[in-house]
Amino acid sequence: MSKQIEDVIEKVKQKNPGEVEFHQAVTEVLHSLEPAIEKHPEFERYKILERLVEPERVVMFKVAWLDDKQEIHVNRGYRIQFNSAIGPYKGGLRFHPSVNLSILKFLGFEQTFKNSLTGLAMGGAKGGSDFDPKGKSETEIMHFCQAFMAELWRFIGPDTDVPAGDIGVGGREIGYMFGQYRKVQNTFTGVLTGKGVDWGGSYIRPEATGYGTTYFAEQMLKARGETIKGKIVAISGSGNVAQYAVQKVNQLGGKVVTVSDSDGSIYDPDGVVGKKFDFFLDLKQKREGRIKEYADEFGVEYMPKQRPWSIKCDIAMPCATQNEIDKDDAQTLLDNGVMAVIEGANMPSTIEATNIFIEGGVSFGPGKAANAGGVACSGLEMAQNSQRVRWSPKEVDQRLHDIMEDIHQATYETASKYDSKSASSKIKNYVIGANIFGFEKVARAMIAQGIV
Ligand code: NDP
Ligand code: 2IT
Repeated sequence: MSKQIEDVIEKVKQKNPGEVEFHQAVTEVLHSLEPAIEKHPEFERYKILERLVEPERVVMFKVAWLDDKQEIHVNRGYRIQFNSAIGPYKGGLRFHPSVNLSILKFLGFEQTFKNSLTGLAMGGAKGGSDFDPKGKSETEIMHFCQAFMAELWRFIGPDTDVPAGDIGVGGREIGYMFGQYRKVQNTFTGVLTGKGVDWGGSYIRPEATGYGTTYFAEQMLKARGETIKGKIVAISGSGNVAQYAVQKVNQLGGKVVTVSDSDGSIYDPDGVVGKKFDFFLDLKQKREGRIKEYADEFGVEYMPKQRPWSIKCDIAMPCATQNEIDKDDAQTLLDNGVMAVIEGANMPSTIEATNIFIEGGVSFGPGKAANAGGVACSGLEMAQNSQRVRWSPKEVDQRLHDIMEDIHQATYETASKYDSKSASSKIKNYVIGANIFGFEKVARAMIAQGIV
């Protein structure tokens, strides 16, 4: 590995002690950029890597709120405005007790390249809070969202920074935050995406990440002469991304045999389909139920505290959270004959797991390419808001499909260009393809705009 790249990674570790997820994301991306850095000496001259790994702005703030028993709670809020070279800051908000600076910096860093891949004008950002929405009442959620936005509003705006959802933040939370923003700013504007369709939201945004990930999977398989039809698919998670990935895989004729939550996984060899899919959606969207209830209802196997990766499958789609596939899980999937792994979540595979897949000849779709459909549809929502128009579900879905096809094409071609193994194989190294393609555009924009 080049000395320049190793030096930058070492400096990131020294300057950001203990931020292990951030170190992981920087290491994974920078290692794969080596051929692009070699080809473009100007990137070193302009210190592009050093400048890219430093967020442009980090905001941390106190969120104090009252629960239903009038007890006071104090959480921490964050917004990491990572890079705005190609557009206003854009990225989700995560509410989960595990949220810290390291996790949000890894997510903001990744988002910069992901947003570049979409072909839309969006910079990279991420934010959120260590607030735990589980077990909270409707009013507690509303009060928390209002308290969070009472601080965040001064740092965001439709041409500055446009947050959206992520783990623990869906349409309901976006609604409460939007209401608070509108009140304090006295302006109705497209400052958040994932809004309801009656008040500025886009059709297909709830579906977009899961659908987009499946469209990307479809493209990857097509490139090697395969289809999703008839394939056994293991999916993890049961939130927004997982739900619509299951739906789209079903529509394309695949069979989804697992879904999970943080308590465990279910294994349904006949597929999460038909009435069982309706039950699953109702359980997770309306009743805040646990996935175990699916096993109880349909008499299928429940695997408490286990991830689904021990189940034999053709395709694995991790759609829950970071580092949910470690090297042992990857080896198990490989031994069981997995042919493709497509990341609906952000960085669900550890670096060791990713290497096992790539070296094992598995088609591996990294999150920043595969799950870019969510933020791409957010970009389409911003475009509709700016024009004060609303496109039909069919039109948005077609645009989403086209964007995922374009991302696949770009990452496929970039891998063939920069990676000698990819050039001679049908199975491309999409990690190299996605990182280099996303990076080069941001790097060129940073050079063009001077030292800022
Ligand atoms: P949701 O909150 O809707 O669902 C998250 C799911 O993952 C739940 O089933 C949850 O289980 C499970 N999960 C979360 N944290 C953990 C954990 N630490 N261990 C085990 N299971 C966990 O979030 P999304 O579906 O929106 O997000 C899922 C992933 O997709 C994340 O990595 C996110 O960053 C990424 N993503 C999301 C996009 C979006 O548009 N929403 C866009 C692109 C990527 P439980 O309910 O038990 O906590
Ligand atoms: O990780 C992601 O891309 C998201 N959570 C969606 C971000 C967005 O702005 O729609």
